[in-house]
Amino acid sequence: MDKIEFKQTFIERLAELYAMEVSDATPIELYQTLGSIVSTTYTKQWSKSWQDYRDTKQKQVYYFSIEFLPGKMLKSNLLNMGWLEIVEEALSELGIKLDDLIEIEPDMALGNGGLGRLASCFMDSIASQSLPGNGNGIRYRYGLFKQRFVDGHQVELPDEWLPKGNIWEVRKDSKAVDVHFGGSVHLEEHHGRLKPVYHGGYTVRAVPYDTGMVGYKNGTVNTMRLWDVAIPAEEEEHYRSIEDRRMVEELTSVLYPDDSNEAGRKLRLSQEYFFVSAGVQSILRYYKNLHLPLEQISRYIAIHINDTHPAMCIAEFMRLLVDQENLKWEKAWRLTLQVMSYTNHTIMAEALEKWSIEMMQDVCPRIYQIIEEIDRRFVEEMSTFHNQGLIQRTRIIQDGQIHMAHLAILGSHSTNGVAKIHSDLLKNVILNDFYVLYPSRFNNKTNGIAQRRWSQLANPAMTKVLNQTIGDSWHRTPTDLHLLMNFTEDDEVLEQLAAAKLENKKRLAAYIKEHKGIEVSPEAIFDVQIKRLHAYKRQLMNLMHILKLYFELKNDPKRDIHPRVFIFGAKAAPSYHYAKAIIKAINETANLINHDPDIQDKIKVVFLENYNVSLAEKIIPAAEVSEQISLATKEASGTSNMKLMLNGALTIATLDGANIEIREAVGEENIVTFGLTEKEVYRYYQEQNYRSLEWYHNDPVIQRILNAFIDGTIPNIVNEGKQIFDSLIQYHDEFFVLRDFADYCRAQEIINQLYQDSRRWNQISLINIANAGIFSADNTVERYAEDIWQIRPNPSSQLGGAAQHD
Ligand code: H53
Repeated sequence: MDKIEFKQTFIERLAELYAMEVSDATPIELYQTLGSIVSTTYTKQWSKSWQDYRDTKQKQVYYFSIEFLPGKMLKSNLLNMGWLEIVEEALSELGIKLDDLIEIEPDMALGNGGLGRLASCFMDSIASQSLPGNGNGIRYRYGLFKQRFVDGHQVELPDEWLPKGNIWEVRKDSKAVDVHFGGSVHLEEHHGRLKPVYHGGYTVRAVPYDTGMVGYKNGTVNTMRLWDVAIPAEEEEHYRSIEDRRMVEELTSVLYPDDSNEAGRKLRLSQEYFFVSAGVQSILRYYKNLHLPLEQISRYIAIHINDTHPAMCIAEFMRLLVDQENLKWEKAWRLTLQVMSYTNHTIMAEALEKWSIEMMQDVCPRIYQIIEEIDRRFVEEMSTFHNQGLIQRTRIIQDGQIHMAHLAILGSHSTNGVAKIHSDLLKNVILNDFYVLYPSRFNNKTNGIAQRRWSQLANPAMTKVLNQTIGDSWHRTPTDLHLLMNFTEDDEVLEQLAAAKLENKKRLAAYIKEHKGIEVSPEAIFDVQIKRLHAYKRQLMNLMHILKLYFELKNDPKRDIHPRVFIFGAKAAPSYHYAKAIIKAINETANLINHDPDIQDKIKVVFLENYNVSLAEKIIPAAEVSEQISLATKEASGTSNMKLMLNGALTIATLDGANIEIREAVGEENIVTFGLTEKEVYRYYQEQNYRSLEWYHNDPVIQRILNAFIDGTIPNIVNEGKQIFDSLIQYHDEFFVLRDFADYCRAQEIINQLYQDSRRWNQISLINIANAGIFSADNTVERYAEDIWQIRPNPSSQLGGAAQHD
């Protein structure tokens, strides 16, 4: 479509939808009009993609995830359709700013953080690589809460995103399936086989809402299917009371706001079974319509379990094969192993799901029976194994609890971690018992990011410089960013990149001014820590370093430091009081420092509210320092580290998660690392000889800083300050903040020094961009496709499956 054609279509569509002319229409009407043109256009390709998959019987993967975090989709759809520039210009000729329309779209926030965002980055890349793949999840009516600060405290407001209208989804009543909950089940003999007989319980209807996942300029449109709940018409009489109806509606009402922490609640387990059962049933129905033998299902279908939340896929698949399709257990089990694969995203004990037997019996009794049988057969099969202690430790059911990670590993052919160090820890430490039993199941797939969203969409200024310098092959082949390495000594390019960064910093400065009323200088270093608030991520250490600089400047206002703006974005789980105490402490410190005339604007602290995908798109292009400071071993991978690197920020990092691979990619001189290593952390665990109190007593700097939390230096944090102080002293500083602090300050001083040499700084920035290509999710999903899912690009996609240049 060219510009003239688009303008014509736009005017016509606006008239059709609203009987209006451009000059009369509100931004919402204009947004709806544009969205309607976009979606009706890709719908043709959408049908073609799934018809292709069906007609040529291509193997497809289904990515089951309890969270998806796509953010806004208008601009990325335009980009992927190859329309962005034309539409922007055409609208502007009609007197409409595309950015104003983009503002209208609600940020689709059906996820908490890294896990959900990764799922959405994968959806983009799977489609962009012409791979036959679908998402399967829950259509929450309320996404992740909106965060506001009131007197520096986090307050949570509901995220009502649907009333504003979601133009991308298509409800498909004809594809609904029923999901049964509760009651009891007993087995009865039927023609020589045991068959389950259900008593009581209740049935709900799962109704899918499909959203097109548009691939990058390749004609592929895949499906993200999110399930909503409804009461089946024929079951109406069972749901007479308001209570009963509410119970059903609650199923897809809210996303649990905990990241890497399991609530262990019945509703959560019900949500898990709901989207698992709906998804697996609809896959099997699709497969049966292909009229292929059931025994061959693993040649056509792969199911991926994203973290343990969808691990019941294994038992549900067994249920359908055995109870419904009358397959023998052994055969069904073999197929299940071939179909299923699992990604582990954390080693943190509190995130590894366990459910009590009673609760699972209560929610899905037949699934419990099947898990019990899987467990029984595992123990039986392993009865001659020499190490029976190991078998007891790897069982699914232990001490009245069902270990979902054990189910996921024992019931699938592949378990992967999300960065090299994380996968190694799984093999050698956390899941070592399983690795001993099934070494070939374990593998690594380092995370990746939706490259185009985090560069072309979020950072047009940088994109322009890159296109002018190295052409645009990197849009499709992100490792071509490496061509930039030819320009490390090219002053013009270095300066152009620096100018792009400055432009982005000015934009962010304006946003900060508008939303926080804080004046920040675009000449200052923009230092960014954006991620969920969690003790292991150590936002507290960042705050302590800020306090250190503050006290130094108070003592010696002439102290030579380059002005720095410390920018935070982070939500805390509503019940995570410690994380909320840290938010309050950062906000109060910000208030203190930002208003202290002695500081002369040398440091500013800005905590932006409601960190989400859209805000990330504003912050990341302006960032110069990327704070990746988790305690080594605790951050499985991290993905903001990759996004910030791609945008030319220098990483200050512990040797944790993907930071290690970032260091390998850019070289030691282009990243600043510090802190305990994995080995050192484990040595402390073994020898149990970390005494945080000693680090407090022996280091006057630490003392001064920690005292500030309890002596009134930081105002209005009587309770929070004490809680923080106690966590470090009385409760022994679980994440070694005091141990790593001095080394962190040393690293920060290196950054301060490096920034004085702007040429060197610009080189580092360029080298980071140039080496970010390997962290593209395009690359990551290709590895999943080849090694785990065994799926191939659709041969009849417009690219013929092969990577081509624009
Ligand atoms: O998953 C990210 C990792 C990150 C890890 C995160 C994560 C969640 O967001 C939620 C639950 C969970 O178990 C792990 O913390 O390190 O980058 C994607 O893999």
